[in-house]
Amino acid sequence: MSRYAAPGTDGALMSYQSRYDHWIGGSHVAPKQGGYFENPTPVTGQPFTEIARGTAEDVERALDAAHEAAPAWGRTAPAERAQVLNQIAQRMEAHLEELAVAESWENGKPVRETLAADIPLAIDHFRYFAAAIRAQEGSLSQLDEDTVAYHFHEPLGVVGQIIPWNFPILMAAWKLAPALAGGNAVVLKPAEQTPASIHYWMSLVADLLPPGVVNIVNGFGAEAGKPLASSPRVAKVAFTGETTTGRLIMQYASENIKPVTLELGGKSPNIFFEDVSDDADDFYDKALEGFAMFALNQGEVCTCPSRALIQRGHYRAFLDAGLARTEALVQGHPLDTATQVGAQASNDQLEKILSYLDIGRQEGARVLTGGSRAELGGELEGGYYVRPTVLEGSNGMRVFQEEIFGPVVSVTGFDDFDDAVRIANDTLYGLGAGVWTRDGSRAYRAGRAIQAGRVWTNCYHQYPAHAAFGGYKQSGIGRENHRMMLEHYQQTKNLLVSYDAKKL
Ligand code: TXE
Repeated sequence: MSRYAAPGTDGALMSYQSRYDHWIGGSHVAPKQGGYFENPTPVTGQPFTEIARGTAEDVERALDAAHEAAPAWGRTAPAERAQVLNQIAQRMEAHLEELAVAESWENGKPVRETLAADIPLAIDHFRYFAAAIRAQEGSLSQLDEDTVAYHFHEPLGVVGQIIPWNFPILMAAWKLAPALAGGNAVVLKPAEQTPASIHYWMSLVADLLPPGVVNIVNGFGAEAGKPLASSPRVAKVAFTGETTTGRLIMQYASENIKPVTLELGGKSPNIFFEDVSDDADDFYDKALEGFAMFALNQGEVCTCPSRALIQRGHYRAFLDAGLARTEALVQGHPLDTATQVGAQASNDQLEKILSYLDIGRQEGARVLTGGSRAELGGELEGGYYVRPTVLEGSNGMRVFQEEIFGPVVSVTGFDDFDDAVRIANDTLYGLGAGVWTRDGSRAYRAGRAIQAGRVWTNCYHQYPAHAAFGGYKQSGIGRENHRMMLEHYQQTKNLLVSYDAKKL
């Protein structure tokens, strides 16, 4: 095991600034009236930087800059935009470890994840959309001998993007890469809990982008997010966050008839059919790994497999093995390379999770392991740590129905295929699901029957850029990833042209 030094200390790979203003028109811009707020690291609970508190006036200034930059950026050749995206990817690769440390320090997630997943996936996203925009084609339809319809892709112009705190750099990349590839300028509002790593990223790539093409306004949802999502000067709003906030975003945007894409909450089922336990082989081991993935990223993932459905034939044995796997997870300092479970992103989130553990107990769920704050002691004393927790109960309970967004899985049994699908679909959400079985036909039928945008079969928590990701039901609108995303950031222009000199 080795440990990265904390940002700004002896031997550290990177330092944060003591203060972050907004990033508008290619410069640091102080807040017009909002002042600053403190940003603590979840690792210790201590503040490490302060952040400009944006208001509607700052959003307007960012929109001014974006509108100034958008026309020229929108006219650049796709190959030129692709080159910029590739350069961003290359720059990030050269600074991968610094970005990983920055992200772990601000969010509390283990550096082994940021090194191996968050930052590499973000890099790949820029590369993927660099390639996708070069490969994009319009179309031509021949209406009759002398008349044709051309279909062009045009940028939307200026788009507003509001992102959460669970994967700050990756969520920024998911939104920025397709928007920039499509020729748009962006005003992005990071979550108030995690703006600093995005500013650190911006400082690394700022020279690659024309001023005003990417603008970052910090601040709270009601003060900075609402004016952005309500503005008639954005052509589209992209949002990731809680379902109740998503509903508000839709309302704001509807005032101006602006399109939205929403990536919202989830309560994803992870289904383990009994043939998984036919043999104690690699596949069985992989399925147990899949069970324990509820604790990945401290459960702060919209697709967290937070409901485990285990077929009754192997229920007790599989659950016992799953508990052992859970208890073996290494929880500790997020900058230790051996740590698998780090800190929750904020004190609010810590308290929300602990209150759900109480709710679970009150409604009769059994705590099989975990169930409390993790007291790690020493310098981690004030940090936001929760023990990975397995609850046992039934699907009607609140801990099976509401998004906890912590390292908590609620487990129940099922009888047969139909029962599994019924329980899986008995939720308001429809973002992710997992199906584990050795029977390919059963896996296929379950995958088709589950109402979710992404069903992992015999795997979980993979997020390649070229697989569409998004929600059914109240988990959202639209998709992210995949080249289909370009269409969410472009208009279709149709030219209908007659080449006949006489006929109207
Ligand atoms: O989310 P919010 P919060 C879920 C998860 C978590 C819960 C609350 O269950 O416990 O949401 O987290 C901005 N107008 N997810 O409160 O409020 C806000 O500033 C415009 C699921 O942090 O949705 C931030 O930038 N913007 C999720 C972003 O919205 C507003 C990821 C997300 O914050 C706003 C995060 C407003 N009125 C939380 N109010 C996922 N799907 O991955 C807030 N914001």
